[in-house]
Amino acid sequence: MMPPAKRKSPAKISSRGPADVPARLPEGFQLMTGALSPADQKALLSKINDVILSAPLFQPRMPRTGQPFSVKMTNCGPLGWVSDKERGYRYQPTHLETGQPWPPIPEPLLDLWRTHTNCAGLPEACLINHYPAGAKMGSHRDQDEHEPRAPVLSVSLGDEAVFHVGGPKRSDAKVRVTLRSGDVCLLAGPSRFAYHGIDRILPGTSDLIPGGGRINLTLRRVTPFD
Ligand code: MD3
Ligand code: FE
Repeated sequence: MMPPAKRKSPAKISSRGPADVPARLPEGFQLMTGALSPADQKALLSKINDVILSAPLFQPRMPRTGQPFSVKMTNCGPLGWVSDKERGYRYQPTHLETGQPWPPIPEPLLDLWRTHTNCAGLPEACLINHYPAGAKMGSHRDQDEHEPRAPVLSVSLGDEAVFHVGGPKRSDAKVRVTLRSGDVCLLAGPSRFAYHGIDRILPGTSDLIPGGGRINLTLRRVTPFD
């Protein structure tokens, strides 16, 4: 007679991809590598450069300490994410420095949202992050949006970045993924509330942006649909 199988079953993992994709990516995290062709990337970058001409990149500062971020930012859409020493993280309808309304979200980005999400509403904010070589973004959760049913859609342009994503607790195990120019990333479901950040930029890995660096665009719904 066989003894009862004595085995320690490994912890259940939420997602398992092909062998070259790390396991334990959070549920709802979807990476679409090469979603944008080189021509699409050039066309989108040109629209983002137009946005930056009317809404210049600014250096956000940490609440309370006033420590500057190494990433520069601007926005397009009816709302934009800003941060300063005095008033901290928030969305507002105008540029932090010029006081002008943010420019509209370029149509190709709205098309990406319609294609890749089944969200009931359109995004209200497109945060534009600009990473020079050496810039990084510490591990954080995005929690300034008031519509938790909406996903976040991210587009990477320019130099490659080492991205990490974990779970709902800072101490949860992290998976590292390289984000390349033209990659689109959907953060839906539980992954929407996972800790994540950018460890480093890999200089010289793309010639899309003259002078190098990386631009990441994140489309977000901020206010409730109904
Ligand atoms: C995972 N941006 O703007 S994009 C941010 O590359 C931000 O600039 C990074 O984190 C960047 O807040 C990462 C991919 C991304 C965006 C939002 C997420 C991953 C996310 C929200 C929840 C979980
Ligand atoms: Fe984030």
